[in-house]
Amino acid sequence: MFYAKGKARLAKTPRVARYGRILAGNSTIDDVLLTYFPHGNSFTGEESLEINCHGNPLIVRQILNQLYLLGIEPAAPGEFSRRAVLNGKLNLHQAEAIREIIEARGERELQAARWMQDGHFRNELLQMRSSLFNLTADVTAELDFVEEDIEFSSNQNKINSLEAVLQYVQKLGERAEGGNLLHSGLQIAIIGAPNTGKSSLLNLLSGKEKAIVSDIPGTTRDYIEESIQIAGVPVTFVDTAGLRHNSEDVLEKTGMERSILKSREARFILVLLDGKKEPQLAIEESPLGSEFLKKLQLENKEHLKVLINKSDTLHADWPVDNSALPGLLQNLQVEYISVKTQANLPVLLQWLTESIDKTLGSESLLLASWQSDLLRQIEKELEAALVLLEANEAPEITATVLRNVLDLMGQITGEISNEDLLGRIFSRFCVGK
Ligand SMILES: Nc1nc2c(ncn2[C@@H]2O[C@H](COP(=O)(O)OP(=O)(O)OP(=O)(O)O)[C@@H](O)[C@H]2O)c(=O)[nH]1
Ligand SMILES: [Mg+2]
Repeated sequence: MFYAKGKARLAKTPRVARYGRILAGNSTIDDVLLTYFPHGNSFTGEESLEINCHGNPLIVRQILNQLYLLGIEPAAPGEFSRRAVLNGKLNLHQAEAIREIIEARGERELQAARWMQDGHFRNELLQMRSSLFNLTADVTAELDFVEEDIEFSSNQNKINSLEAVLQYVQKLGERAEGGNLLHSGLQIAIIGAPNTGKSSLLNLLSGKEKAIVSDIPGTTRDYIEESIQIAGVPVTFVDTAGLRHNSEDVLEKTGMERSILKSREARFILVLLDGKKEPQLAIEESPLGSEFLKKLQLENKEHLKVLINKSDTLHADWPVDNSALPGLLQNLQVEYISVKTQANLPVLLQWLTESIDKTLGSESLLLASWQSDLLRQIEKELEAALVLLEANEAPEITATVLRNVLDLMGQITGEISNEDLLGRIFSRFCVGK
């Protein structure tokens, strides 16, 4: 079925792309490049052949059909990576990192995935396992000398080294939270009274005419989302329906309710006030000076910024003293911006970048659910071992718990393979990986 120009059959020159034609009977399917990889020198470690054809799915389908006629079977999701792991070409962490590299949504996530791929996380785990191994060895050795009451290291030393491992594992949980955010992204809600310029700000930040802007109060009826990257992280800005009390319009009210719910979910909040208006009025109308304050649950927000918009036509009574502002505002730094002239936009972006960095921390870790699950089990077992050590329990019980932890750690580093775990890991991969 393959015809190489000038040669009747494929020469098995390793890793050299050979140009030729795939035929079905006498008719041509496509002009292709074939590359042969001998045993031990391919991604999976197995003898393999790569076909580069034109991208039309019809052509791909026809070539696949020819291959199926030869008895070749399609790969299951993740089968290539699974075989690579089983043949020792990749470890589990590298396989997982490949999936993360493919699925990364932002530059920071990509960076974190490469860090995993380079084996840094696995090295951390191996180090931790080795210190736990020493501890287990000490406890186990003491078993032989129970009668003599010999200790290889003091109980306090053992407690200290176990606590260090436990703290490391607990910290991993926090780092993984940062990693989750790298993938899922952050929500930033833009809230305020009608006509303060929320939709204008969304459009400016996203660089798109996404939301309708008009000087009619109540233009935005439902929330509108748009995602961009800030500091290498996907963030979603949520433009919301302007909040006002005196609306009789059922649809507008529903839009406001939905917007409030959405704002509650958001980690970051930008509150816009209309700087064109007299300060007291602008504050009273804003959600900060009204009954909406409670509903929005703004007190719990770690990242909240108040923006006095329309600084290009700022009312003469601004700026106001902080003590004139409602309680929540008094401790906040207020920024004057103009969406129209883009005045102070860099200040806003700087604040967003810094707050995002603070939220994520510098050691964000991408953990797959199998890794998180194992870490949770490890944490529990370590806590149990600590209780046993602190109570100076019989060493055989402590040794059993510690050996269990070592086993779990071996699974997470990939040194102990477990069929169920492999199935769970690779079923989440896409076909062809
Ligand atoms: N002068 C000036 N006008 C602005 C500025 N930002 C927005 N506007 C104008 O303010 C009006 C309201 O803007 P929108 O972005 O629609 O306001 P909104 O907060 O989304 O309003 P609702 O959807 O009704 O809640 C429009 O006429 C904008 O052109 C600004 O910085 N300066
Ligand atoms: Mg709007």
